[in-house]
Formats: sequence, C-alpha cells, structure tokens
Amino acid sequence: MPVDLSLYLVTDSTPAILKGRDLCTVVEEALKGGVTIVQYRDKTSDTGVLIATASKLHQVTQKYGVPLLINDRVDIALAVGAEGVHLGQDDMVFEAAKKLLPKGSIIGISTSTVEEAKKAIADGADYLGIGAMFATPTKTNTKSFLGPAGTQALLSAISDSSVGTVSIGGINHSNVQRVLYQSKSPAKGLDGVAIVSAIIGAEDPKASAEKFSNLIKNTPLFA
Ligand code: TZP
Ligand code: MG
Repeated sequence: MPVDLSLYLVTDSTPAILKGRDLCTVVEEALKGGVTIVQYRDKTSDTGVLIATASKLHQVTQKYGVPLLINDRVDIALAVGAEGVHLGQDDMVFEAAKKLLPKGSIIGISTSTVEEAKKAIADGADYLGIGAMFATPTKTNTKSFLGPAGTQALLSAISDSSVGTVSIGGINHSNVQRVLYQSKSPAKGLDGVAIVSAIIGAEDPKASAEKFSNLIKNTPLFA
C-alpha cells in the first residue's frame, strides 16, 4: 500500500510547543484535520515514557487508518507495533533496522545532501525527509538550509528514483505552496511536507491541519 506523505505530522513534546496540552489529544485533533502520517519524535523522555506514549499514539492513529512512525528508536517501534521508523544520519543504520523490523514496515531517512539521498535510495528507504527547508526554532542544530532551490537541486539529482520525499523545517501556512511549487524539478517533486510547530503548537491543531490540507491540495502542479 503506498504511503500518503502529503501532510506529515511530526510530534514535539517540549513545553514551548505543546503548552501543557496532552500530546495524544493534539495529535487526534490534527488527524481529524487531515494529517496523513504521524511521526512520534521525542528526544527527552525515558524509554518507559516513550513506550507508553507511543502505544497511546498508536491507538489514536489506528483509529484514523494513518501510519505511526517512531523517530530514532527501532526498539520502541517494535515494542508498540508501529508501522515504521524515521532514522537520521546518526541513528541505527538502514540495513540493521530493516533486519529487525517486520516485513512491510516503513523506513524513512533524513537527508540534506545528494550523497545522503542517493545512499538512502540505494539502501531501499521508503521515503526521504529532506531538510532543513528553512531555519526553525524547533530544531537548532541544523547544519544547512536548502530552501526551495536547494531542495529542487536535490530532487533533480534523484529524479530517476520513485522514492517518496517530504520537506521539513520552518514550513507554515504562508509558505507551504511556495515550498511545494518551487521545489519541484521537471522530473520529480515533493510528495509532501513535514510539519511540527505549525500544527502541534497551533491554538487549534485541527483547523491548522485542515488549512494545510486544503493549501496542499490546491497547490498548482502538486500531484
Ligand atoms: N528536522 C529538520 S527541521 C526539523 C526537524 C525535525 C524541525 C521542524 O520543525 P518546524 O516546527 O515544523 O519548523
Ligand atoms: Mg534521529
């Protein structure tokens, strides 16, 4: 079954973004608004909390028929039966994750260069997280910002591959159509956008997701 990457929600549990609200409730609102895939990203909680939260999130995402991926941690994905993982360049190598996870699991890889993208494709990644698009307070240790032009160059270098692609970093309602439109190379475009604060930190996560969903559907040449 092909994965719908068009509105990819990445979670954040930091107080600045979650503002004391319950993460599962916020994610459920976002799902009601049209999020198509969810990644549980939590860099600070201990393993017990990660398992408990991932398990609750999985109950919610299953209700909406949407895949749940776990950031960084193959063990947590296995423990809760999540649909896959998202791995960065410093996480478990693709081959090991592939071996451990059940057949059919989704594996996404963070990439910011053509070299990283080509390696992930050769490994067999299901999709690439391409970034960072723009600077963002949500992740401050980012090495480079691709912008739409850099993203277009990367996409053009991998246009012979059918791998899925999502852009991440500083994407909001005001720039999402530009991101999708201007990143498109003649032979390959983005399959979606990954959003953290503009949905999780929104006063009304459902309305925010709905707005993204409509903007994405109405982006010229986005198919
Ligand atoms: N990777 C690159 S930028 C980023 C991640 C996880 C954070 C994006 O957050 P936001 O709030 O959507 O800008
Ligand atoms: Mg990681």
